[in-house]
Amino acid sequence: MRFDLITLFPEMFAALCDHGVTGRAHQRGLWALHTWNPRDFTTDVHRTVDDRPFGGGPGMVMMAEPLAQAIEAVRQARLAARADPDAHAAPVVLLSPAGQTHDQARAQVWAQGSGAIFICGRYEGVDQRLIDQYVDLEVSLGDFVLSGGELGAMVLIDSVVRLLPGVLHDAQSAVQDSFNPALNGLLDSPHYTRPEVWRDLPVPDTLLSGHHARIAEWRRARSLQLTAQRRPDLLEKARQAGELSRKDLAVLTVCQPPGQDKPL
Ligand code: 9D3
Repeated sequence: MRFDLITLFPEMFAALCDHGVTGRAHQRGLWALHTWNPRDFTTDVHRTVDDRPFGGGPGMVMMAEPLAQAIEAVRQARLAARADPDAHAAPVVLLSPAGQTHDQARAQVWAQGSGAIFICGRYEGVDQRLIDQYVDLEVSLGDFVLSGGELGAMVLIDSVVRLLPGVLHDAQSAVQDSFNPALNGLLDSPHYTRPEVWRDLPVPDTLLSGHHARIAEWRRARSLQLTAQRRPDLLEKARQAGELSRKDLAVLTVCQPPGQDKPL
């Protein structure tokens, strides 16, 4: 999988390539990242990439031409590297607060592809004509304001790369994640590790019992309970999708109603 990032701040992507799970996978060649600075595709002596908005208003707008030249260069490079299957050119994706909100279902779709060309905006935005001509898809992280698209691209790439075959040490931990179908989109149950007693606080008995079936049952109950309390929307989605067993529903009837953050 190959990601091409068009960005004024290429150094930011070291966070992804040099650290943790994504860093190790990058080192092992499971995915690649290339950065392209729009400044390198300018023709004026000041290497200008932004200008004032027509019609007035605050801030600056990223100019279309340096971005277009960068995209064309990326397409040539991806072609030369045979980074995509012939028929499916990588999508051009603009990180934008006006985009579709990223989620786990989208991450799983992306993990089946061959990567993407990301445009990371800065300033107030990107000239709309560039978007109309080149952008296939706009993606947002959610309803809050960032300073630019770089962190958005990194979050998206992180969420995709950790799903690639062979990236996670324990293949099970991706499967058991919150929002993964294996948990039916429920929140994960709490975790404990050594020591068995920490500051007079014991680990729940069941987890020390060695009874795998009882442990699984305990975890499922805690998962249902936590989701009911914190994310009733996720619980409702799981119920609608028919992903809750009769036993699940029985467990939930003894839970407190949502909003009352009390244990069973
Ligand atoms: C005052 C109008 N602002 C729109 C809310 C302008 C504006 C703010 C921030 C335009 C661009 C940006 C930079 N943000 C991103 O590039 C961005 C983003 C975000 O701000 N929130 C959530 N997801 C994303 S993905 C890219």
